[in-house]
Amino acid sequence: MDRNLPLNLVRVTEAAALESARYLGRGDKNVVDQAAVNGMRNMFDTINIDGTVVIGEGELDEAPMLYIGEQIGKAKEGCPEVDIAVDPVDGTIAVSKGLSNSISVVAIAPKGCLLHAPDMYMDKIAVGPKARGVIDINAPVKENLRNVAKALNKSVSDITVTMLDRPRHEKLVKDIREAGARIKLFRDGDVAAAIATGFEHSGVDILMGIGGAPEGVIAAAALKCMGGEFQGKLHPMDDIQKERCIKMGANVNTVLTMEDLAKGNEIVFAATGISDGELLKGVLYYGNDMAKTHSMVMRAETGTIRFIEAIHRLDKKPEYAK
Ligand code: VTB
Ligand code: MG
Ligand code: MG
Repeated sequence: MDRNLPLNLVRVTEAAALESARYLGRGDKNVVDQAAVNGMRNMFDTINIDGTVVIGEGELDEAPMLYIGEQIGKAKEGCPEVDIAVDPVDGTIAVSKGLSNSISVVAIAPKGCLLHAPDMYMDKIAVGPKARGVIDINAPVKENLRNVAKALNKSVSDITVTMLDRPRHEKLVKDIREAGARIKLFRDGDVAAAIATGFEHSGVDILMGIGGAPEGVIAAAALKCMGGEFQGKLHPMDDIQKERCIKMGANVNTVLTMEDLAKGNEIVFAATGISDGELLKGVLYYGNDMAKTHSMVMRAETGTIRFIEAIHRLDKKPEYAK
């Protein structure tokens, strides 16, 4: 994989963020998403990859762009055949309401290396590098907390678990409290929260709970770059979803490991903040057609993590980048 691909990829998430952040707090989540998709899609066509969307905006009939199976990139001879996972806006409702923590994300891996996860829920557990190898999504909460605490050389009472603030996590919250650990809830965006576990001083040690399965694949790709660990189990809500799981060779008990979700080491990941979050600041627009973005880009092969703060002269952007 070209080592400059990550630097190119950040243009893609920047474009999505620059377009969609315009609609912060305007109350329309579809407009937010559409703007991000347009920005992302146009920028992809300037990058020399032979890409297929494996995690995207849905099937062709429901999504005109960045749909699953769509070929994207400016393929030229010798350029890599890759799988692409996108979430142009993780947190569309958050952006539409003017709430925090929404990001634009993309992960790329060689063809066949990213799981084609169905659009349903996934039960997740994620940790950073120091706790890699000690988590087990099937183990009781107490046991995971004890093992992670040991790996981090902390006591359980110093461990902070982060999760989406949802009624479905009532039992999980109870178990964590009983075990004596701390909890930090967030409203939206569990990709950013999973990434936070990969940074030692982020204030969160473990992500737990149920969020979107596509976001699970993207989070696994990010944690692969960071040397952390992610495990997931698909969480179908009805018989139709159960059927979809079985069709793809999984059931509710199948544990999806890092290797099932994001295989190998040739993975690249990029994210740009849309609305302000703890991981990345949101887009700042200022006078005379200027904007500032905050992004991160990572490559599993070398483990380099780059934070990129960019100042954009919007009046000078070429047509494809508008
Ligand atoms: C999840 C999570 C996302 O929305 O999909 C969540 O993975 C939806 O959960 O990061 P609910 O159905 O309970 O709202 C996000 O938080 C944002 O898209
Ligand atoms: Mg989205
Ligand atoms: Mg999402």
